Amino acid sequence: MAKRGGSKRTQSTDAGRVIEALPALSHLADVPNFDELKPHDSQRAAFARAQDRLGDDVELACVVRLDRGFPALATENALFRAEFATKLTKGGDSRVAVGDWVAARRPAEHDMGLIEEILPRTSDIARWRGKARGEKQTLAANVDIVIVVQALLPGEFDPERIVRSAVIARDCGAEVAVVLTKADRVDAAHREAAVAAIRALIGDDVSIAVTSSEEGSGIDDVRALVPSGTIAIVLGESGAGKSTLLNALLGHEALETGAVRERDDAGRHTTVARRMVSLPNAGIIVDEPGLRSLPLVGHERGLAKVFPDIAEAASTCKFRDCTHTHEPGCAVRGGSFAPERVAAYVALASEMRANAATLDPDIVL
Ligand SMILES: Nc1nc2c(ncn2[C@@H]2O[C@H](COP(=O)(O)OP(=O)(O)OP(=O)(O)O)[C@@H](O)[C@H]2O)c(=O)[nH]1
Ligand SMILES: [Mg+2]
Ligand SMILES: [Zn+2]
Repeated sequence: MAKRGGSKRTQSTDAGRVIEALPALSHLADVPNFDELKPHDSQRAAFARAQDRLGDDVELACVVRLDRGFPALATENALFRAEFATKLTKGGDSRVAVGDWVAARRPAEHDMGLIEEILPRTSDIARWRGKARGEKQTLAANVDIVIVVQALLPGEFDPERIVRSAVIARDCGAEVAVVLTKADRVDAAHREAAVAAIRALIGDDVSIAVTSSEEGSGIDDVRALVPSGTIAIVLGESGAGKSTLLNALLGHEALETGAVRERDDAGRHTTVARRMVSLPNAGIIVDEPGLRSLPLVGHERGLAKVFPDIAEAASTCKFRDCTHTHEPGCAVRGGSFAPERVAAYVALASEMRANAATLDPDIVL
């Protein structure tokens, strides 16, 4: 017979005040229904085991929002905020990401739920945050596809950053697609050149949608990237137009969007919450605050997935630690790869080598 209840709460009064200031969940539209959120079989099995240990009153729940780090959970019957059981905070395991599945309980006398256990992830979109003493930050869990969002404007369009984002996405086990925004601000020749530059680096297998949220063009192409039953995350710099794109997909102004500074077109970090929105007749997308830096740390597997042919050649170089810049017997330079692809591969591989040497090896991804 399973044990019941008894977990201690960790909430301080300060945190209680912060939570009271967060948006009331009852007013939130576009939050996915529980049936749209599909736990993996392995997560259902892990939940069943958790229930045996913790009691029948724990429920399977999905983290659908994080406001200032405070999770909101969806269960079959309810949407509520939750805190962590003491055993999780004591074990240093008190972090969840949007998309995480958890075993939670909500005692009748409390508004606030209690996260008792975080269930294993099927994918984990993570980036390195900070310098040498930085850490791995999970942006979203259990997502199927990363949508790299970038504006087509001069000074913002940056194919190297798209490749970098693709490496992180593929390393984390997700698919990748590219959405170029603000097409109304550039001419057709510029749009075509941008798509060609991306294709030259990452090939024809990655979907690229060219959009204008202003004019409504390309929005259906983005919807097609996220069919019902799939979960995506948007990844891009502040001001790229992520929230504006999601509003265009939703058909109303659900998410706050920011005026870009006139002078340099840079964003201002308008989005502060991480949240799932459910698209009509399509899947779910997680909106995120913009990210400036995307250092590559231990993402070798992702690099090999984005450049499979070059990575294979690299494994046959004469020297195991070949940098593919000057060494004799280099199969990468000796191959017949497009020079811009080799340049991108070599630059990202070299950055990873440098980061592995300087960043804390104990917490490398
Ligand atoms: N002309 C034009 N402007 C756009 C388009 N998409 C977004 N914008 C503008 O770009 C600015 C930034 O858009 P947001 O959607 O807030 O950008 P974001 O990527 O969500 O930024 P953060 O939340 O800070 O990460 C806003 O002023 C939008 O109106 C577009 O397709 N065309
Ligand atoms: Mg935003
Ligand atoms: Zn080499």
